[in-house]
Amino acid sequence: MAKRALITGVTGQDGAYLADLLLKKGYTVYGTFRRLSTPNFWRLQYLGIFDKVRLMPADMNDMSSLTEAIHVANPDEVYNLAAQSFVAASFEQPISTGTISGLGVAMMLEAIRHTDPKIKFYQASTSEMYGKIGLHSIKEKKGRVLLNEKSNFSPTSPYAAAKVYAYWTTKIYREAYDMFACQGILFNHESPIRGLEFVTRKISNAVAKIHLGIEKELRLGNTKAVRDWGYAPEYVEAMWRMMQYKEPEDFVVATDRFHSVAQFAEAAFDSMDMDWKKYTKTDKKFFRPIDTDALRGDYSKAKKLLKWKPNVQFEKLVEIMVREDVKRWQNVLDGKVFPWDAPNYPTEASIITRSMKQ
Ligand code: NAP
Ligand code: F7E
Repeated sequence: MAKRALITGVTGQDGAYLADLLLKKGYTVYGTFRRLSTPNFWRLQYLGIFDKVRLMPADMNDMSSLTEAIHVANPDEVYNLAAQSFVAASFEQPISTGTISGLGVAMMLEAIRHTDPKIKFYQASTSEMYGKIGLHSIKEKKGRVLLNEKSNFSPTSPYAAAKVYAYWTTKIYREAYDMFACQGILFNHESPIRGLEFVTRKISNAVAKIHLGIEKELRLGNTKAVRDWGYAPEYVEAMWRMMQYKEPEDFVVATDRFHSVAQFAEAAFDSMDMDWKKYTKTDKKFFRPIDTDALRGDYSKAKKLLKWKPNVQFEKLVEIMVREDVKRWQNVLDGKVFPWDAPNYPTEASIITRSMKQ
């Protein structure tokens, strides 16, 4: 019988790629979305899986909806990807970030424990949990990678603090209730379906618009910040492998390479034969009250135990993202797309609600 998976946050970047991967592996895929005044299913449409994912409404603020989702989907595996995931916004909305990205995880674990503790659980943990430790590791050891599953955490944002709470809660449920609760400590991963507010997509989108004469400049914050950027479709494969591993464990997923935001911008403008310095300005608006200065991950545990390694490196990632955004904006200029909500909404009959157990 086909395995059943429930993905929270299926409308996000990772949720969409993971749904695609699991469908290809023959899973029946359930995905939760939250009620919004405007539909947000464009990523599922972009990947051509909009009509293949079984959509159900649920909110990380509302435990009853999470319990309902578990009852209805009756999953073998739950991938908890839903979060308020934008670090900058977590300074503006610290409380809701704490509820959605932290407490919501405890609600989901409780929902599973009370329904069927044999359901496997994946938590989307993050390199942001290392915070300040990242810079110290890179400076002190002259670039030698230290950020692995054993490194300490020193969160620098309400988002990271919420994720640290979720991290420990997941570990506690694993040990206290013998649940298969694993987590990936994923470093930044990007793609053409990354949210526009994150710096890589903000840059690729701006480069495309400037290249086509739609926009004139790009305003950025801390361009000295350093990140270990990977390619999202490869990272969701690592999530799945963790869930198939014989024991529930924690794994770092990264590329072991790092670049600054300035280097990302330079490479992106370069790919369109433009000089990034000519078009990029610094804007205080985009600096955070405190930032995670530098992150670089050691994925050797995932390589050894999960046989996972990244294949798309920085230069290729930049190229993929810029090329896709140029193509999209060229389509707009050619009159091929226009704003319209109707194609972006599932038919009401296809939305699964209360106790429509299948
Ligand atoms: P994303 O694109 O921002 O997607 C987040 C998802 O969470 C969306 O589907 C969003 O729904 C949903 N969500 C937000 N608030 C919710 C709520 N109150 N109730 C239910 N769903 C809610 O994030 P991503 O990049 O795919 O990341 C997936 C997960 O991995 C997140 O937990 C993130 O924190 C974590 N992570 C990401 C990275 C990375 O580099 N991408 C690295 C490490 C960890 P809407 O579409 O309605 O907004
Ligand atoms: O910022 C700097 C910014 O917003 C990266 C999330 O997926 O990865 C992501 O979090 C760096 C920061 O991602 C701008 O200050 C400069 O130092 O793209 P970002 P993030 O904060 O690293 C982690 C692993 C997650 O878990 C999160 O969910 O870039 N930066 N100028 C800027 N950042 C933005 N967004 N916009 C700027 O204009």
